[in-house]
Amino acid sequence: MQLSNKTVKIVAENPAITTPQYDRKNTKIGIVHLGPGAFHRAHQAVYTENAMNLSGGNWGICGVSLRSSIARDVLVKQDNLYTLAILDKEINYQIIGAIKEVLVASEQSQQVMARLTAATTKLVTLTITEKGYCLGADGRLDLENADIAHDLKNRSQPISAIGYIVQALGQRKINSIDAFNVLSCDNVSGNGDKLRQAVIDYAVQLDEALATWIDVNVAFPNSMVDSITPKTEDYTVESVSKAVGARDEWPIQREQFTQWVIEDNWQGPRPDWEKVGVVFTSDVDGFEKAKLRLLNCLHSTLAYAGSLAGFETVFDVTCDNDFYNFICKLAKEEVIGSFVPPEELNLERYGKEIIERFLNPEIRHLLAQIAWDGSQKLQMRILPIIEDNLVLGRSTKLLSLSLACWFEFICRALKEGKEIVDPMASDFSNMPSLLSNDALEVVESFLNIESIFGLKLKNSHDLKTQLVSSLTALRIGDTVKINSVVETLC
Ligand code: CS2
Repeated sequence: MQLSNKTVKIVAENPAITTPQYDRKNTKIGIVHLGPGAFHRAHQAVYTENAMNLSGGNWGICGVSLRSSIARDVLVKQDNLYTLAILDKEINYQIIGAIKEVLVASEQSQQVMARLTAATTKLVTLTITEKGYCLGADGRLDLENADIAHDLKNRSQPISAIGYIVQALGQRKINSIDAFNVLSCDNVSGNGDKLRQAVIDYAVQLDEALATWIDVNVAFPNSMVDSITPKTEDYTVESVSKAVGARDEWPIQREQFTQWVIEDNWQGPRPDWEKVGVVFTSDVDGFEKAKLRLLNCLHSTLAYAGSLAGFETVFDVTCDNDFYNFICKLAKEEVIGSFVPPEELNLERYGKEIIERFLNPEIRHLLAQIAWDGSQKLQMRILPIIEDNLVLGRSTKLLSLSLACWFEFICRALKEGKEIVDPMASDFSNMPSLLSNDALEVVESFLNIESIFGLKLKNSHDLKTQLVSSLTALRIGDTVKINSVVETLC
């Protein structure tokens, strides 16, 4: 039996499984989500589902994949229903119905534009990953970026999220339809502010009046999103389909913990998110920094250092005493103190809880998955901490080690001919200096990449010295013995 509108009634007979409690068939689409990947389906879509289960509303989601057709082609066979498996001591299952359709922009651009310009569409939400914002190292829109350059020449046939948002808002302005609000849900510091600026930087190139209209009429609240969501694997499909009693070709798995903090600087219609656990606050910045610097920074550190030491998952590497001590030391000595947290957040406890979440044996989170897109992710997770600590005169030794682990991860992949999942992969393979055994040459080559490091870090003598010592220490012996490396450096 395949999961579908028909069979979900049978699944619902199992009281342990939550199914949609609203009139899904007659629920209209009120949200267009760009990037309906696993994280969206495990996080925002679930909050919206629970809000509709509680109080209804026309908050169906139209998911838009900018390029890939996989999600659409799999989910359409099961009426876009899917199972959320919450992995903790016990596994809980919920059938999610919030996503009513999935479109592929590169194939269905007219339908996408019709959704984006429909008066019923009140919100556009995004999980397009760091690279999807097309920003330069200065955090502003990179007008040279290939997708942006394409869209500026072909404004009615965009390929980027920013191109679609501006084209749709332009259409709504012409048709005198209220603007939709835009909610970024990516691990980008100041995600709403950066997206607002990028959208305006783009629109002003095409139509100054439209740029002003967007500036006045569209809200771009900042938000912090958090829930560890490993990618779905074949065994997930089998175990979840067995548990719910219906074939689900693409269930989603995540941890029990979930958090969404949204800036409350905007009016306009939205689902009853605050009634299902979403926090609205005037100070998102502190929450964002806490999460990016204590969870994502440690994640990326474990991804590169752990992979170099031969580990496969976050659980495996965090169970290792030396690595456990390393990330605790990094958090305590270099992350905490690098920013001002929200009053209500106790950072020591928050940090401990995050490491406890890494030690959830039910979560098989591949280091290789977290290691993707380092050139983009580290600009949000590690470089800002280094910059702040350099200004504050605080230590950056362990952060430099973390960064050097990423350098070595890339260098080794190039030497071994392994695939590098990163928008700059081809740039790295055109840098022969990254094959060098000379640590200084490698460090200088990386630091000279201005689109990642900008000028400040590139010219920091302290940082360069620490990176060279770290990389040299990392290259002693075959497998990384993190403890001895840390001892060498501290
Ligand atoms: C991870 C994040 O893949 C990664 O880069 O660090 O997806 C992380 O699991 C989430 O941000 C947790 O909320």
